[in-house]
Amino acid sequence: MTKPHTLPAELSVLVPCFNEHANVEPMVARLAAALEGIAWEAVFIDDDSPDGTAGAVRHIAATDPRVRCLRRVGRRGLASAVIEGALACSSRYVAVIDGDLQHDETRLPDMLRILRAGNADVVVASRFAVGGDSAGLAGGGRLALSHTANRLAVMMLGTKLTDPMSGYFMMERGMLEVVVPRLTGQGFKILLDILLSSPTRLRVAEVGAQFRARVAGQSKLSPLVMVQFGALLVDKLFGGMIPLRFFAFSLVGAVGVVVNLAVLTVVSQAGAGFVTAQTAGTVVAMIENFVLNNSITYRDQRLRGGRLWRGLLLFMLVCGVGAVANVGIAGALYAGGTGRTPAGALGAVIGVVWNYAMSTTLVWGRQARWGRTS
Ligand SMILES: Nc1nc2c(ncn2[C@@H]2O[C@H](COP(=O)(O)OP(=O)(O)O)[C@@H](O)[C@H]2O)c(=O)[nH]1
Ligand SMILES: [Mg+2]
Repeated sequence: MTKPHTLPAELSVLVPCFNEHANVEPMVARLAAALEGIAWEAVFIDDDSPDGTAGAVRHIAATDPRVRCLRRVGRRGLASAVIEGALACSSRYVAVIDGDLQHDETRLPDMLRILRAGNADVVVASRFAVGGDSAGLAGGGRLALSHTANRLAVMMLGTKLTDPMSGYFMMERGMLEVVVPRLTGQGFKILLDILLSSPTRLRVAEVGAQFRARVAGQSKLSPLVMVQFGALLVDKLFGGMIPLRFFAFSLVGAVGVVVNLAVLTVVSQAGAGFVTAQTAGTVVAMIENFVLNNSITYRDQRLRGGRLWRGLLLFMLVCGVGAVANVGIAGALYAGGTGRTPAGALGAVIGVVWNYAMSTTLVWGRQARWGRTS
């Protein structure tokens, strides 16, 4: 390894990590080799990995001032890790690269050259551009998924990018700082989030890059990550006017209606009267809604243990009041001459908004982490 420089870094390489213990040392060695002659630093952002990734970074940082560790406790998420990493830097440029050695770090100097020349605001290392290679996208299913997601993203961007979902890119840090307050900060697709959220149209250049197969550790791509991708697109489509959480809450509510009707049918068929069957349906739907909201909508502030039971009771109380408000308002409107459907729909919307507001503040009450979207 070359002797570490003492100049302030021109380039900060942000490396989000979760359970990448075995990859930290080779990653630093590769960066050092690739970035010879450049004043760089590497910031590993670790979400308190149980495998001790942060310890591996600090061990190297003890003798190499170019290496830093940002350990986040009680948090998960690639995009938010990258954002916080960038905010902890003062260099002119930041690069984002996976910590599992899948991205070809030898492309970094070329990417920096393009930015220095002022030819682009963002340089994306693309798996699908000339010179790129997506061999590391294990399996045809993964490749097809990647292509479909790409097509969706390109449609929304209105720019011909070959790899808007890339997790490997470089940009001026100042530009990233400007866009941070508008970011969704959820899930994996931080580049797409940046491109869709920027107040000005960013000039994007692409360089081809290999995507190697993962050697150590495991991919963290999960169904949740895909849901988050869909949520990001929906959020940007609606200009961020409706919080993502509200979408999730409403979807869960829709599932609740189906559950309610199913229980109503089953209990009625078993011989119970309508009121008994509908009460059973409502209670089961409330419990089911609470469980789904706790694990999806309010996942980042999930209630556990004793707080879970207290939360369930509060949720049922809140929804009960919501139902009374719904019926009361719809009834008053109907009596005042509003048509049956608009009166019913308005009552339902007011009920959902009430339930959502109370759930967010009272049941799961803790304030948003990433601006308006969470
Ligand atoms: N800090 C942080 N890093 C993450 C998280 N999820 C994934 N990463 C890192 O982001 C990079 C890409 O993740 P990976 O699971 O390899 O995604 P894939 O290459 O698309 O399968 C890797 O360096 C992961 O360790 C997370 O929740 N927090
Ligand atoms: Mg990977």
